[in-house]
Amino acid sequence: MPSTLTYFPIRGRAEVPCLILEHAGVEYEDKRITFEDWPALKQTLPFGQLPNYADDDVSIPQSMAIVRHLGRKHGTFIVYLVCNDVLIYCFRFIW
Ligand SMILES: N[C@@H](CCC(=O)N[C@@H](CS)C(=O)NCC(=O)O)C(=O)O
Repeated sequence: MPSTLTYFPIRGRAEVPCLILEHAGVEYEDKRITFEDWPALKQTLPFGQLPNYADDDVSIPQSMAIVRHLGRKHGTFIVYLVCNDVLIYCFRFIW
């Protein structure tokens, strides 16, 4: 199955994971949950929050954990070490 990145229909904590997936050019589902559907989904998530990333092997909450996983999975070693950490600290600065 293609990987799935689940988030709300807004820009926010799924942006960096989205950018990494787009840059990697991999097929994935950009799943946007309506606010009407949110209460039911919330009950199924380990921390009751989004984003969540899932593929055949993992289901990961926490945006920065997702970023690190995607860097390891799709990036080169240098891309993982440098670009991912740059993205993480940009993200923390913004938020
Ligand atoms: N530390 C978490 C924070 C996740 C978070 O705050 N998610 C918000 C949206 S940005 C959320 O799911 N809010 C709905 C809720 O808590 O019910 C991360 O980085 O993923």
